[in-house]
Amino acid sequence: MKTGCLLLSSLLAVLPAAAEYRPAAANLAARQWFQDARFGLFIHWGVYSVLGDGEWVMNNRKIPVEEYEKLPPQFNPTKFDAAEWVSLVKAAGMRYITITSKHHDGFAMFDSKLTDWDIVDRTPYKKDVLKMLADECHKQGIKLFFYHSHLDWHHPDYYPRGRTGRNTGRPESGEWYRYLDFMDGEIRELLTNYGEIGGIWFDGWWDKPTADWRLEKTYKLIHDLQPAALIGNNHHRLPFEGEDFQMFEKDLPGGKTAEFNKDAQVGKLPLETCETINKAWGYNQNDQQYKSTRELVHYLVRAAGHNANFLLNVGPRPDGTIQPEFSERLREIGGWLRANGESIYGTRQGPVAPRDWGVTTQKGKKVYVHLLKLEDEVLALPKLPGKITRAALVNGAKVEYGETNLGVLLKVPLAGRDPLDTVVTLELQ
Ligand code: FHN
Repeated sequence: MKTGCLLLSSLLAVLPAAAEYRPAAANLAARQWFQDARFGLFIHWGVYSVLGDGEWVMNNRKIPVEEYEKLPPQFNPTKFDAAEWVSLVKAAGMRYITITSKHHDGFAMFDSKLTDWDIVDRTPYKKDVLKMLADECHKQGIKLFFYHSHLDWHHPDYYPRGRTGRNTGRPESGEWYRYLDFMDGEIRELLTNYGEIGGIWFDGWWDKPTADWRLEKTYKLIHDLQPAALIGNNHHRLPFEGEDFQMFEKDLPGGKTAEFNKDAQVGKLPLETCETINKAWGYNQNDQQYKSTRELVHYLVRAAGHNANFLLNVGPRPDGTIQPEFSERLREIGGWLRANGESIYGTRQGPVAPRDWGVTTQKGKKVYVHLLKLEDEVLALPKLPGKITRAALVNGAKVEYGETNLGVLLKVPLAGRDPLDTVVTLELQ
C-alpha cells in the first residue's frame, strides 16, 4: 500500500497542475451583464435546413459525407436579412443571440481559411452570414455568442469516432490532435475576425466523454484573445475549470426532467437554460408542435426564478427567413416584457423558492411575485427579508396584503389578472 501511495504522489508531482483559472475583471463584468440580460435567442442554422428534417439529419439518415456534400450547393439563403433578425430579437425583448458557427455536420457558417467546408466556398450564396450578423449586432447593441460543436461528423481527423456519426463513410483513421488544432484554429478565427464576441457555447463533448479534448488549451486561447468572452460547455456536468457559465437544456436548473440531465447538478456560475419553440432545434418542416406564448413566458419567468437566463431557439428556413409561428411568439413575449420587464431584467432569484403557483425574483429592495398558476385569490408566503412598504401590480393597482410573524398573505382578485403572468411588486424596507 505504501509503495502505491508513494508512486501516486510522485506521479502527481510531475503532472502539470492545472493552472487555476482566474477570470479577468472584464470577464467578471461580462458575467454580471449576462445574468442581468436574462433572455436570448438561440439560432440553429445550417445546410441541413435544406432537407427540413432537423440538424441531426446527417446522422439520423446515415448520410455519408460524399452525399451530404451535395447539400451546400442547394443552400442559397437570398432572403437572409441580418437587420431583420436583430430587429426581431429586440422586439422580443432579447438581449443576446447565440448562433451555430459550426454544428455537428462540421459545416462552417462563416468564411474559414482552414477549410473550404464553409458557406462562402461551398454555396451559391457565397457570403459570410456570421460577419453580416456580427456587424448588425454591434450596430444595434445586441451581444453575439457562437455555438461551436466539438463533435464533427465531416472532418476526417475526428478519430477515433465518438458515439455518433458512425455512418459517414470516413476512413477508419485520423489524427485526433490535428482535429483539435483545426477546431482551435476555427475558434481563433471566430474570436479574431468578428469583433467583440459575447462568448462560445460548446456542445458535443458528450460524444467522446473520455477523450482528451484539451479543453484547457482551447479555453486559454479564447480568454487570451477576448478575456470577456464567456465560455459555456453543454456537457451536462458541473462546470469544468475555465468555464464562465453553466447551461441546461430542455430543463430548468436542477430539474432533471430530461434524460441527459439526470446527473446534472447546479454549479455556482451564471446559469442559462435553453428550449425550442416547437420540438426541433434545426428547421423541421413537419414539426408543428408549437408551445404557446403563455408556455414560453412561463419558461422565461421560471428560469429567472431559478436564477437562470432563458435561451429560446429558432431554426431558420433554408431561404434565410424565420417562420411566422416563431416570429409571432417572439413579438408576443416582447409585448409582455415591455410591460413587465422590470421583474425579469437585472433580477436574481427571489427569497421564496420556486413553487407550482409561480416564482419570485428580486432586485434590490423589490421582490417580484410571479403568479403563474394560482387559482385562489389569496397567496400565503413565508416571512420575507424585510417589512413590506408597498404592494402593487405593474399597472399600479394596489394589492391588499397582511403580515404576521408567520408570514405574508397577498390578495390578488382573479379579475384583472394577466393571462400570461400576474406580477405583484413588493417593496421592502
Ligand atoms: O446535439 C445537440 C442538438 O443538436 C442541439 O444543438 C442541442 C441544443 O442544446 N444540443 C445537443 C443535444 O443535447
